[in-house]
Order: sequence, then structure tokens, then C-alpha cells
Amino acid sequence: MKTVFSEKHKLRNVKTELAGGELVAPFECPVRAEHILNRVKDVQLGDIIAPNSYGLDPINRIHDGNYVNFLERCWTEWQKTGHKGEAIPIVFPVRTMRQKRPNDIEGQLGYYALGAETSIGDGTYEAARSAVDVALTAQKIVSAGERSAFALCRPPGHHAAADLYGGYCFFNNAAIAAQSFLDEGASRVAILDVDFHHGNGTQSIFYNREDVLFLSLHGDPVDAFPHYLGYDDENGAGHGEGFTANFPMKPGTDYTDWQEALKQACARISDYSPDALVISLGVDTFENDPISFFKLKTDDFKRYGAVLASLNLPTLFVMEGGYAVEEIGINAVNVLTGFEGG
Ligand code: FKS
Ligand code: ZN
Repeated sequence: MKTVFSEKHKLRNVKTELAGGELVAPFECPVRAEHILNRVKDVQLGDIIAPNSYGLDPINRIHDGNYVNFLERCWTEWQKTGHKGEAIPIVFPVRTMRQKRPNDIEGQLGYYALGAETSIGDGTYEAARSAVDVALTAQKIVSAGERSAFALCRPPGHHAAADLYGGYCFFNNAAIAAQSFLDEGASRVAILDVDFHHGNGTQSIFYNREDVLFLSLHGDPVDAFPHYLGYDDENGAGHGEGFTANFPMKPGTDYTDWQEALKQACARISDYSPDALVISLGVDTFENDPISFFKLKTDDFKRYGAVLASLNLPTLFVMEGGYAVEEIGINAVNVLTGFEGG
């Protein structure tokens, strides 16, 4: 399996994450991608290639133009205000407030943010753009006929909606890649999100559509981030009714229970008979993940990789989360080698 990787991920190197009432070193950090890349090399998964540039058109298929523009100029405008720290929103257009974008950059940050944990800094935009190119380059490898490809994206994408960033995500790499399969002629695409966190951004982007089946296995929103989406009664709406499926699970869920949900999700995917499968691959389901509460073990990642292969579909893996950095490479690549039968 080929891996697409860009060194530009390193440009996303903020110093702060608002967590537990403190500014801490971000969980979503550059070394994550380095460990995954090293493991890809160690097991000789396949060629490692740099991405091509696809510009803004594929991004604009999914994201709002004013939102893209905001991300591009946010850091410069924030700096102009004279603030000393990284850009963090503090006020949000919550219940009772108007959904109108203000001119002030502090107002715009809250308007486009789903939370306050994700700081924006120098290089954030460029790194997020490169992650999209990584996803699209890998997508084109699959649409050209290879069985699978691995988009080693960083920053991740599944929390990003059409005009929302947060949860360490800016552009929805998996959604952009799925749309690209459709634009190249696919009739149906399934996105299976196995990150510990609900893929709220991906769900919202395709909620009203029948040409993308979205399924997510995740920590129950009553217990876990992003807290306000991912319940099992969210099934899609309008033309998309029946084309979203959620499998929220409780703290302490181990592979025995998790794979039951995976089986059900796989049955739904088979029934849908898509032309391509996109896996939002987060390995924060790992038992030692510092911010999550599932109990998957290192070997379980290999097992479920084999289950994904049994779907027999052209498959694009898009990297999302995982914060046990010492083990992130082994766990992520175990899914891929498990998929390849090794
Ligand atoms: C825990 C606080 C958690 C934010 C969690 C963000 C998770 C991001 C992710 C992604 F794949 F996008 F990277 N705060 N007490 O893993 O879903
Ligand atoms: Zn996650």
C-alpha cells in the first residue's frame, strides 16, 4: 500500500491547547506523524510519496468560501490586534444569539469555532492545505485502480464542517476525498469513521445526501467530545434519511463490543454497495490513549484491518486522531498491514 505524506504537516506546530483550564502542550503534535511515517518505513508498507497540489477547487466543493478565507487570514489579523498568544476563541454564537458573522477577528473566531481547544498559529493554514493535498493524492491512487492507499494527513479533519473548525481539525480531508471520488464518476461512497471521537463534521456535511453513507463508531456523546452530536437516533435527513449511522459506545468498551458495532457497520456498507470506501482512521480507541476511554489493544488494530479488507472495496485510509504517541505508529500501521493480510 502506498503512503502519501507531506513534511508540511510540521508547519502546524502551535504551542497551546486549552485543556482542563490550562494552556497545555497540544495532544495533536508533529511527532505523531513522524512516528506513523517511521512505522510505515519499518514494516516496508510500500512507497512513500509526496502530494500533488490540487488548489482550492476541491476544498470549495465541501467548505464555505468565507470560512476558507477566514482560515487563510486569521493568524495575520489576530497578530495585527497585538495579542501575544495564539488565536483562541472565547465567545460563541450559542442559543439566544444571532448567527451573523461579525467583522472583529475575535468575533469571527467564535463564529467559525466549535470549541476553544484548538489554537490557530503561524503555519496552521498551510499545513491544513497540505493535509487536503495528501488526502486527494491518495484518493487519486485509489480511483486510478489500486486496491488501497494511506493518506497520512496532519492536521486531521473529521470534526471540520462546511464552516466550522475545532477538535484539531480545519479542512475535512476525508469529506473532500469522498467528494472527489464522486466528482470523478463514483455513484456512491461510504465513509466509515473509526476514530474514538464522533465525526461530527463529516456527518453534517453529508447529512442530507444519499450519495455518501456515513457511519461512525465512537465514544457516546453523553460522555465524550464533541459532546453535542453522534447519538444513535441521528440517521440522516431529507434525501439523506437512512444514510447516516451512529454507534456510540460506553466508557471501557473493549474489542469484543467494539467489533460487534464494526460488524453492523460493515453490513450496512455491504448493503449500500459503494464504489469506494473512505476510512477515517483514528487510533485513539487504544487502551492507553490519554484522552479517550475505549480499550482496544495493539493486536486488535490488526484484526479490524482484516475485517475492513473483507468488504472487498477500493479503500482510502485517511489519518485522523491518536494521542498515545509512542504506540501511534504501531497501532495505525497495524490496521493497514491487517488490511493487507499480514
Ligand atoms: C478530553 C478533551 C478532548 C478535544 C479532542 C479532539 C479529538 C480530535 C480527534 C481528531 F481525529 F480529529 F484528531 N478535547 N477531555 O481525535 O477526533
Ligand atoms: Zn479522535
